[in-house]
Amino acid sequence: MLTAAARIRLSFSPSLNPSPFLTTLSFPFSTTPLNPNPRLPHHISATPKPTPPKPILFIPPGLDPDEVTDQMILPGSNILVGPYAGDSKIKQVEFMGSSVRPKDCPKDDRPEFAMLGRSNVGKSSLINTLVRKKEVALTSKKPGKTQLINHFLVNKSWYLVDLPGYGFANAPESARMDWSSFTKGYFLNRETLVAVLLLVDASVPPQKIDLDCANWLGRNNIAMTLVFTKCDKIKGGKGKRPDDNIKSFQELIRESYKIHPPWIMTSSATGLGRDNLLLHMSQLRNYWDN
Ligand SMILES: Nc1nc2c(ncn2[C@@H]2O[C@H](COP(=O)(O)OP(=O)(O)OP(=O)(O)O)[C@@H](O)[C@H]2O)c(=O)[nH]1
Ligand SMILES: [Mg+2]
Repeated sequence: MLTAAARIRLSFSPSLNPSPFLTTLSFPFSTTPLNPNPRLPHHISATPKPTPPKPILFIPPGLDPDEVTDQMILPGSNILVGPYAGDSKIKQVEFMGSSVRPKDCPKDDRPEFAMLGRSNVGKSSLINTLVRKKEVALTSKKPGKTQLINHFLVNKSWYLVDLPGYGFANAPESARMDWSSFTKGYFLNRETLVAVLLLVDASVPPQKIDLDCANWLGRNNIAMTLVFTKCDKIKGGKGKRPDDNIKSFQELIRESYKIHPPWIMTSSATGLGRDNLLLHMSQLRNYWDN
């Protein structure tokens, strides 16, 4: 656990900007520099706006930027592995229950990661891929499958939290998450939240709703890792490749983010990125736990 002093240093106050996150999902795109990982000390390695732009690396706590070499970058990401990275094996997973409201979530001091993203982006599939079990989290081809806050306890020591998706316009009113109260009750107040994994579909060009979401998290100082999903999907002829979509997303983020968030390419179909994402999560978790 963090010390009291560290908690104060790393904690943040609820937003002064009452944007109703994801209620309408039409909040303005901020140009304010944002810090995607306020709970972690980090640095950027690149100098401002080089042409062509150099990748901006996520340098984790405890790693000296001067010691960074290209070999230390996790493939398909901008993430470096630091001394807090540890055992990332998943030996056991238990479904601990579903909650309708944040206040019903388990009262527990174990750290957690929340899966956030558009309906159908692959949040539940990614959980199954991470824990290497097919049906721990229920998935569907149709958007709107996950409608509650589902807590999965991993190795009896940390949680993966599956959330309903946003941006599913056709969901019946009864199935829609009240994002306005959820954000206040969960993202802004959940003390055990190590980071949000913001899932973005790499098989489509950047969507405003996802950029808006990333902005909201940054503006509210909520630690975030961008997880690009469906990187196996390569459209023949028409449409752009995942690499291009990810690059465009990075460029759009770069306009608004002073410090680049960690990002990683994944596929639940092929397992791409699974081990590296778990390793990254281990360093975030171990630092938080320290
Ligand atoms: N090709 C491919 N398909 C994927 C991948 N991840 C998820 N899918 C498919 O996308 C669909 C939606 O996946 P889910 O995991 O249910 O998506 P979700 O984000 O949990 O959706 P909601 O619960 O509606 O918010 C399913 O048909 C999955 O098989 C991926 O990496 N590659
Ligand atoms: Mg789901």
